[in-house]
Formats: sequence, structure tokens, C-alpha cells
Amino acid sequence: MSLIVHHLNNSRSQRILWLLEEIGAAYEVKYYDRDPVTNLAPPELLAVHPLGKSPLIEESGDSASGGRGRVIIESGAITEYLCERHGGAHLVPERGSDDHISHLEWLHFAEGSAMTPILLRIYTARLGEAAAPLEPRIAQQLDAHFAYMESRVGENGHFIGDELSAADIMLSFPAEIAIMQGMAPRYPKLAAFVNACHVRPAWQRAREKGGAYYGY
Ligand SMILES: N[C@@H](CCC(=O)N[C@@H](CS)C(=O)NCC(=O)O)C(=O)O
Repeated sequence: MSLIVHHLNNSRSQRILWLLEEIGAAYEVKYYDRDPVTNLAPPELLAVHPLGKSPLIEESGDSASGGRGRVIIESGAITEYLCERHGGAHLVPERGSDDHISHLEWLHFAEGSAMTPILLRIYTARLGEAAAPLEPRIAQQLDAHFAYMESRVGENGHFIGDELSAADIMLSFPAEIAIMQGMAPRYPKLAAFVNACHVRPAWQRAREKGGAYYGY
């Protein structure tokens, strides 16, 4: 069996590379570049999955499965799958514990909640003045989500307990966006969290492998 990550530059997929480096799993990276004008993924990704978005992982089948592999989409699902099947159990709190429930909340908060106002801001920015009526609501929602993260991240640079968790890896992407948008003075604990992620050797190895990743 072999594991392939279909990786788009400057994207959420970076955290899957980071996760795999933390786990120490063997994987191959297939690289895709965003269109310089539209910023969309190239059509080659559509050949892998109908949504054509990244991250995608592809597990090739072994002879026992008759060579059937499968493609898995969604960062959160990919993260849970890799932790369960590829040696990342130490990145998930013990099932049945209170920390495990918090971990589920945070892991899904990253894509399910935090990314919504972030994407609204990115899309409406293209509308210029036409977006003005929406702007206060988007700004309020961005602040609500980032302020919530700021209020819960530990001084130790983790959202749950004293060790890195899979949820930290998922949350790194929205936190990095907050810092890229110049919000470090407003959310100093989130800025410290992002720094704590970036000094990890596994993050740095993933950064080397992933190619362009915004200004980081
Ligand atoms: N919720 C999905 C979002 C996937 C997604 O939108 N990926 C972006 C990269 S950050 C993408 O592929 N954008 C290019 C496009 O939409 O063409 C996940 O977390 O996997």
C-alpha cells in the first residue's frame, strides 16, 4: 500500500504534510499549482476527485484488496483517518476522556466554523464597494471566532492538554490566516500558537516539502 498526498501550493493541504511528518508515515507528494489569475486549483485535480480541491489523499490498494485503492477528501476526515490508520494515535486524546470530546470539537471547529467568515472575507474582497453592507457582519464574525480561539489556546501553545494534538494541526491554518492578516497584536496568544507550530522540526520538514506557503 502506498499513500499519496495531492498537494496544492499555498493551501490547507500544508497541514496534512505536517501531520504526516509528525507521524513519521511514508508518503509521496503530487504537486499542483494554483492558477495565477483565478487562484483556483488546476483541472488535473478534477481527475482525482470531482471537487478538484486539495487536500486529497489516495491510498493505493494492496494485493489483498485486489489493488483497489481509495481517495479521501476533507482535511478533518483525512486527519482522523491518518491518526487512526497511519500511526497518529498519540495525537488524539484517549477515547472516552473529556479531552477527547474537546478534541473532536476543536478538530471540526477549524473547517466547520472558523473558515466560514475567513472565506466570506476572501470572496467579498473581490466585490470592492459592493461588499460594504456585508462587511460589519463579516468583521464581527471573524472577531468572534478568532477571539474564541485566543481565549482557549493555552500558554503552552496547545488547545488541549500539554502536547501537540491533531486538532492543533487543523487549527494552525485559520490561526495562520489571522496572523497573515496582521492580527497578531490583537490575538497575541494565537500568534504564539502559530510560532509554536512553526518551530517544530516536523512543521519545517513539511514546509520544505510543500513548496510555496504564503509568506511563511
Ligand atoms: N473543507 C475542505 C476545503 C478544501 C478546499 O477548499 N481547498 C482549497 C485549498 S485551501 C482548494 O483546493 N482551493 C482551490 C479551488 O477551489 O479550486 C478541506 O478542509 O479539505
